[in-house]
Amino acid sequence: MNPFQELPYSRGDAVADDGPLPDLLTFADGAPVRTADDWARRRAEIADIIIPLEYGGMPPALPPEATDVELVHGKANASRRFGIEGVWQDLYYVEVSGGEAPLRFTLTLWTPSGDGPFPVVLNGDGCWAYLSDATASEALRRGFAVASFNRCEIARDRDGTRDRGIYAAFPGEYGAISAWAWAYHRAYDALLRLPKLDAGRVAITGHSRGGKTVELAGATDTRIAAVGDNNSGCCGFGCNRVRGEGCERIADITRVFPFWFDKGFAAWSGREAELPFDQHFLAALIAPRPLLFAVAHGDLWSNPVGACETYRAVLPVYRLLGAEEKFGIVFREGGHGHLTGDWARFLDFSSQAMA
Ligand code: GTR
Repeated sequence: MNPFQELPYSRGDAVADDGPLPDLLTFADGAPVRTADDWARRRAEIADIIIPLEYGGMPPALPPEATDVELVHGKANASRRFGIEGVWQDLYYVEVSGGEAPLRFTLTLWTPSGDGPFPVVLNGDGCWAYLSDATASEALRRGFAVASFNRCEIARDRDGTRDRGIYAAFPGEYGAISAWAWAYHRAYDALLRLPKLDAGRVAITGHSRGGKTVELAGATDTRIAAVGDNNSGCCGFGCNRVRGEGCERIADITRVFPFWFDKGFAAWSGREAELPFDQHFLAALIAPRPLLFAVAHGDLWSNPVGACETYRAVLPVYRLLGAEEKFGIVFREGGHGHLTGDWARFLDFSSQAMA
């Protein structure tokens, strides 16, 4: 039994149900998916359906050598800040070459005491204030290094303006969520170059739009060892077809944030039943690697009922791959937020699941 498997809602709790989800374990031509080899082919099929239609594709894949790191300030003593002996802070510029314009973002790294190699928790929500010192301490105390960047340095979270950041360097039709997910890949490339880190144990976590982002980042880069999706809701873990009371729909999200998605995605507004995919397609791309959905009962906008349905639809894939224990879903009371307790649970889950 998976201790991280809480499923408090059933499909009957939904206030709207647009019918069956496209089956993950059936190929588009109707053939069944029976083995791990079959799944590898089905996985590619699924990625080709959801990623272009919803997120507008991805920016170009780059080899790790395209990303360089420059130490801006090294070894600042952070022991007092976190109340933990031997913690150091290093500040880096991450520079991505190969584009039409220079592209750079800042990465902060805190390492615990010791020689490592340390597992890493990587978070790109630096535009927000959720990664408090108390939160980082939870990670450092568990022996994780903490790496933090601001995804909005790569693509602004403001409007559809595409004249700077990644859109100037690598022009394309992809939406901001894809750009942010790509930034996680470049941050991973940067971590590869830094001493004392365990490249095989890099866990990523993000909240809300940042949760949608980490799911897509994990779905499109198998080097990422674990994904913590916190309160992602619509276009993250929320099921489009199975909707709980007061949840966000495609029509809502594409009206306010059209630039997060493919230009054509808004056309599915009110047509959820016809979508050739649902959000279980995205989560399934992460299997068999560890994935945790963290849901808040009071965050109705993020569709807790639909999160359970997405979970139920993806679980058979983890089972097929013999990794049921690596797929979790947890609930807490309260509303929208990436709280210290949410991080602590993801750190416990991922240290166990990445072991
Ligand atoms: C909301 C948006 C949600 C979620 C949230 C957030 O306004 O409708 O899908 O992304 O923002 O990122 O906090």
